[in-house]
Amino acid sequence: MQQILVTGGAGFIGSNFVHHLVRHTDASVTVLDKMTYAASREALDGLPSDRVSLVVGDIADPAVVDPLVAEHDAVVHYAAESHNDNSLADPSPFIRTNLIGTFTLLEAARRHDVRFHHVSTDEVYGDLELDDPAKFTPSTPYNPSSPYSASKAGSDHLVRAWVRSFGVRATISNCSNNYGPWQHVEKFIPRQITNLLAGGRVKLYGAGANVRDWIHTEDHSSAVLAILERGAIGETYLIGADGEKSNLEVVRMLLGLLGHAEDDFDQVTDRAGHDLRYAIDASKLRDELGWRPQYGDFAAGLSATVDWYRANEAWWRPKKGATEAAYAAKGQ
Ligand code: NAD
Ligand code: TDX
Repeated sequence: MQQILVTGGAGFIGSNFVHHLVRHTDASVTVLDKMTYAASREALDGLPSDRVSLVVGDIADPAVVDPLVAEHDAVVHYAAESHNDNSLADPSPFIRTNLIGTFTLLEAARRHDVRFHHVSTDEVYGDLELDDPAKFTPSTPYNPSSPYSASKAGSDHLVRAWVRSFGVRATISNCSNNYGPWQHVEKFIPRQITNLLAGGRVKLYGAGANVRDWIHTEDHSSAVLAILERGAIGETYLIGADGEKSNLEVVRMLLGLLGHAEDDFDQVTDRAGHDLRYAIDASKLRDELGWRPQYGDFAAGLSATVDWYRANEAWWRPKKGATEAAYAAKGQ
């Protein structure tokens, strides 16, 4: 695959994947990104201009999507509205981008017979009880809770239907919670780090018992590349690195890293419909594709992430005011 189109490649995870592709393949990459509030041109800085180009455009616009897809060997589809809390405030952009956008890309992939990889989330499976020994597997029934996760579940179903009905050469991955550099300050870990760096307080939803299965974004990228190169068409792969932690545990680790007492946080209004626990069984990816995570030490990864936000205040500071004002208006 020499020409790869990465949608959402100026976002948190997509931009990491573009760097990963440049380091680990000799492919040329086109990023298609609408440059919403969540995008960062800076996240693409330093990439070779003879191998990476940026097209600013909407994945839901067939006039943009069709000719671009036609020029590429593969599409890796990251573009999405990605934040649960925003989807509760206004679901409409989630329906347009995550459903109509994925539909528009699939139609182009079908027309031009282009390999398609769809990046999705473990949230499509709903949630697990805290004491449930089970983890999500590729055969767990879909049961999404929020407008965000329902729109991602719908997009997964579109991909599956386009494989079965039209023979589109597609794969799907459902990954657990990512952390690392360039994550928007609206999300849990960057929000707490930047609150503390800015002299504010940690904001925990409810009691913090909810569990997330954390994976470093670099491990997500290596898994997507393995699936793109070696995955079986029509298959779904779950991506996770056995990183289950309660939100309270993560908050205590962050408070420790930033020199605060472990109970130095505020409990704020809980998220409506808040999923209790996510946990991924990634054995299919490990056994069939030989993938292994390289960033398994969560404490070390979290510490490096704190250092990154400390060093990159000029990037996050301008986003902080509007983000916190929106949370404050909801009592969060
Ligand atoms: P993000 O919000 O940081 O980035 C999304 C990117 O998509 C942005 O650059 C944005 O400008 C772009 N975009 C949004 N609407 C667009 C449109 N209509 N046309 C073109 N570009 C558009 O999101 P992220 O956290 O990097 O997530 C990327 C993908 O990974 C999403 O599909 C998400 O569902 C999935 N995912 C995320 C996580 C996580 O923990 N963040 C976990 C599993 C899966
Ligand atoms: O201020 C906060 N306080 C808090 O306790 C925020 C922003 C979040 N939380 C909690 C809610 C969740 O239990 O932290 C947990 C993580 O929250 P988010 O960062 O919003 O992530 P989540 O809702 O789990 O979804 C993430 O993982 C799956 C990504 O945002 C999705 O794009 C991905 O699909």
